[in-house]
Amino acid sequence: MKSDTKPDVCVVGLGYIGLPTAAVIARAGCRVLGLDVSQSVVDTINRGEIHIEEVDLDGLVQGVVSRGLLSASTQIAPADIFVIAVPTPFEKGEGGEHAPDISYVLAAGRSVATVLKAGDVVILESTSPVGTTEQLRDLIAELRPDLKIPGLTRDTPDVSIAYCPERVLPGRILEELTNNDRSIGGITPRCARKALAFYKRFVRGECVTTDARSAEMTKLVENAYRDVNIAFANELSMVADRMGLDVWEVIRLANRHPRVNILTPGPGVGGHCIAVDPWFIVHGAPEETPLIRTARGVNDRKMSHVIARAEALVEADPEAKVACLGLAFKANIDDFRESPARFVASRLARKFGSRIHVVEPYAAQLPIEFTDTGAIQIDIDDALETCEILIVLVDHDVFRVVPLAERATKLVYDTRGIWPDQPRVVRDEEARLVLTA
Ligand code: SAJ
Repeated sequence: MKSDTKPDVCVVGLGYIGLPTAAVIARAGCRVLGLDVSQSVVDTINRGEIHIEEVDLDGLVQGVVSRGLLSASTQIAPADIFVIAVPTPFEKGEGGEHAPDISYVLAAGRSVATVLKAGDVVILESTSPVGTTEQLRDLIAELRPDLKIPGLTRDTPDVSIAYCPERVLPGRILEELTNNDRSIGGITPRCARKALAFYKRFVRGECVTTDARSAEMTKLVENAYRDVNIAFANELSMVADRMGLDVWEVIRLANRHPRVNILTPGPGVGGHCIAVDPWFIVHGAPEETPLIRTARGVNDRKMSHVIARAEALVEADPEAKVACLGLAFKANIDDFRESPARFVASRLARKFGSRIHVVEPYAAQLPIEFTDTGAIQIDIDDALETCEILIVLVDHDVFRVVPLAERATKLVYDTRGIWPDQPRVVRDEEARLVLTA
């Protein structure tokens, strides 16, 4: 590939990261082949449609597919640049340890090795434990003894291998894909430079080069940092509940300090990144990570705390109808994976059956675990008309804008702090639940 011509790119894995990445690269004018193991995903994309929800992604994919810049397949083909964006889940051991599973990365590497040629660049984007890019390199070296591999040859290597983690926020993926800074870690500095030249084609943010292991750790650190900080907020909320304080008021006041910025408590930490990635650090250095491990525990414990409090509220008034507001793992998205809200609502549905009503504007129907519980899905207007107890589990905008007049007489458990003006629920001298101003 000459540096002035646009490279052909193969993106391995067409999920939440791979598909938007493939589409953005195609928009920059490269011919992109997207690879996925699912025939139905491949067929959907080749029709110019998408299988995931993300702001503006449908129009972009439709456009690049119709211009012939993006196509999908289950079969790999030769390209100049290979971008691997496959899942890296963890396996839970019997002793409670969480071991990263990089088998999808290695499978992708095996596939890439079958078509790799001199001059190609292989980039791993999947969140990975430290050392994974080197393992990928070793695998390629083993499968392709005919190629000179970076870090294993004294000569100029035939191929380049680098790690460049994505750091985009669901709901803002397309914007953040182009505007966020990127860390690009090469197996060697030359590898990093080759990968840098590629990212410069479609990234407006700054691209900073480093070594592969540092880039791997950087990604894990970013999500562990957020997990630890959310854990602090969640721990404060449990302390405040114990002491009868309003945690939102305390955080609002504390954040007026110029060097304090406490995050927002919630019903726990969901999604497939922040609740997973910290374990990769713990697994790599178990003795040195009491804080990161404890933060994970605090965030998990917060979910049990919310369930216990919600159950107490529902039990206190056996006649009341209950609305659980939200199932998504965070606000304004339709992603329900590893969602604490979904877990809490389904626990309540199993326990209280048809008293439980679920409001989730981003779900066409209730998830499978609600089947046969008696719980039903209703909209926010019906919930405000018919339910006496409201349990806020997700801070969707459509809930946030409900005015006080429509909820002032409700018993509310607001796990997200969206309604600071809501009267608080307390017990009077006879232990009945009452509202206070
Ligand atoms: N949450 C709180 N309180 C807060 C912030 C978040 O309870 O103050 C909860 C959310 O409700 C949600 C979970 O944490 O359940 C995670 O949400 P998030 O918005 O913090 O992050 P994700 O999982 O959507 O995306 C993260 C991002 N990482 C960081 O912000 C450091 C994103 O930039 C990464 O690209 C993404 O993980 C990833 O793919 O790793």
